[in-house]
Amino acid sequence: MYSENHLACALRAASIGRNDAHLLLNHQTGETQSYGAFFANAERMAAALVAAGIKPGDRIAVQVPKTVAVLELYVGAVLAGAVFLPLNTGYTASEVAYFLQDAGPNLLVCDPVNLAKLTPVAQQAGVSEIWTIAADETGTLTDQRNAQQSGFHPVARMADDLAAILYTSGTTGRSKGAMLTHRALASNSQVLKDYWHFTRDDVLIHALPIFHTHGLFVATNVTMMAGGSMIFLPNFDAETVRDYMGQATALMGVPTFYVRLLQTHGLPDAARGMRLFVSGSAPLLAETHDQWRAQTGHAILERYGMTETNMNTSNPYVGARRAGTVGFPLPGVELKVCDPKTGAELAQGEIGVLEVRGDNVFAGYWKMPEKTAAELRDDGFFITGDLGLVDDQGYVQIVGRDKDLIITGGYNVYPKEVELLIDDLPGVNESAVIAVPDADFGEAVTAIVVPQNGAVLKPEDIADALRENLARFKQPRHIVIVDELPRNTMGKVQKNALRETYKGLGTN
Ligand code: MLC
Ligand code: AMP
Repeated sequence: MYSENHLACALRAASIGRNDAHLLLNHQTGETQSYGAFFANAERMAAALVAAGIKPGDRIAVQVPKTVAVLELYVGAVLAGAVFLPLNTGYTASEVAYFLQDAGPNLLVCDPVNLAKLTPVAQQAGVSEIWTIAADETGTLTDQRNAQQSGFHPVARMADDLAAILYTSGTTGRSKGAMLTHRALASNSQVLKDYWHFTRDDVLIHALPIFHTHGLFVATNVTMMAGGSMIFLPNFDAETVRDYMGQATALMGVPTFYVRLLQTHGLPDAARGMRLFVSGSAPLLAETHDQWRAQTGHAILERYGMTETNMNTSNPYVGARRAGTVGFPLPGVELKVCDPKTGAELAQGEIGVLEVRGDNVFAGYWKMPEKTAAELRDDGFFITGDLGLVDDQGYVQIVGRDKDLIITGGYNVYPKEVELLIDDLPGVNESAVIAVPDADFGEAVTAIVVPQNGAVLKPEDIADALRENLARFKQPRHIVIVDELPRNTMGKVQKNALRETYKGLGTN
């Protein structure tokens, strides 16, 4: 039916002939939506995009609250041959400005409350069209959709065509747009569906944001490809998720979900009928894994992925799900551990940088050929920047990062971006941004700041100054003013020493 469009075909395959099958329960409205109704709306979205002049390959930037209409827009964009470009709702207007300038989208869809702020930003970036959608699903996006008929004939798209661009923060402070093809998205979700035994009987509690890989390309795509259904929540709330467990079979979440759920009452009873709990996007503490098993009897299945690669490894569905490991390379994914300096493959058991190759790997960074060449080898292996090893039973363990990255509640923050903004503030000589352990978010962004000679700096002034330019999750949870930063003999700031000194801040 959608056979000429690679990803749309994969998303629709399991529900062909099952139009009445239940795709989702919308928590906010209490309404359910069938596969037939969903795809009819996605077709209307595609027709609206084409009517607005969107051509194959055009980017559609989307910074909106999590709603069903946005899922329809995602599938509509795929059907129209466009490139879906979702943005974190936490980004400020100045952050959005960068993405619009870089990606050159033809359409921006935003929350009406941000319209006044984003209109000049979009105009400056040459974005010709702006539509809106609010949390209650009102806005010009749904008006545009409702003005169209269903029955849109999908635009032909091959496996190598782009389906999405997802921005991921970069070491230099400049975010990079990972170009994801129809093949990468379709093949990875297909593999996960089989590996995790998803079927049409599954009901997934969907509490993740849909502007990242985890919520969109893992949770949503896998459910649709299995022909299953979702309980679609606007955000994560531990009690709400617990309460839905009685009607569900599976949950996918970041470690913070599990940490918070463990603090709710009645978890063991609630979780009894569930089939599967998946964790990823950040390391799950062995302690959380053990507590979960003790309370619920379920072993959380931890997997490892990235924006650039979707999912790479997973603990087994059948067999031991080992705490502190991310399991085995998925079918179709080759993984090797390499010397960070020479790139030479290391022996089993040795620690090095993980490199992966397979259909899941992205096509490169948007308009950044040098970055692409530096991270994606000619032979197709992608250098992840994660440090790990393969143990004697073949399980992959991630032991650290060769990249200066902080992961807070499943969101990535590159210290450089925060340091550059702090260093620009009046009275600041220099700064170092590090992660300190945090019981809720795993890691907390922490800024160690050195004032200029004679300047008096207050942490709250620094916090205030960052508010306008930095998404909330990137803003430091802790700010410490010091006289100087520790340096090694080469003059390089010793972040390890800082991490050791301030490791207790997150537990205060
Ligand atoms: C919210 N805040 C955060 C934060 N999330 N701060 C740091 N890190 C985060 N992750 C801010 C809020 O704005 C608020 O600020 C304060 O922290 C407390 O908010 P909260 O109400 O406790 O947070 P909540 O809204 O409940 O969000 C927490 C969360 C959410 C964990 C539910 O962050 C989340 O859904 N994370 C999932 C991220 C994700 O999907 N990652 C996948 C990336 S894909 P204030 O000012 O009000 O105090 C990827 C690849 C892969 O990594 O392998 O999957
Ligand atoms: P992102 O750039 O948002 O896609 O984040 C990808 C990064 O998240 C990876 O490079 C890892 O560092 C980290 N990550 C994802 N899953 C896991 C996991 N299960 N354990 C440890 N780190 C993880």
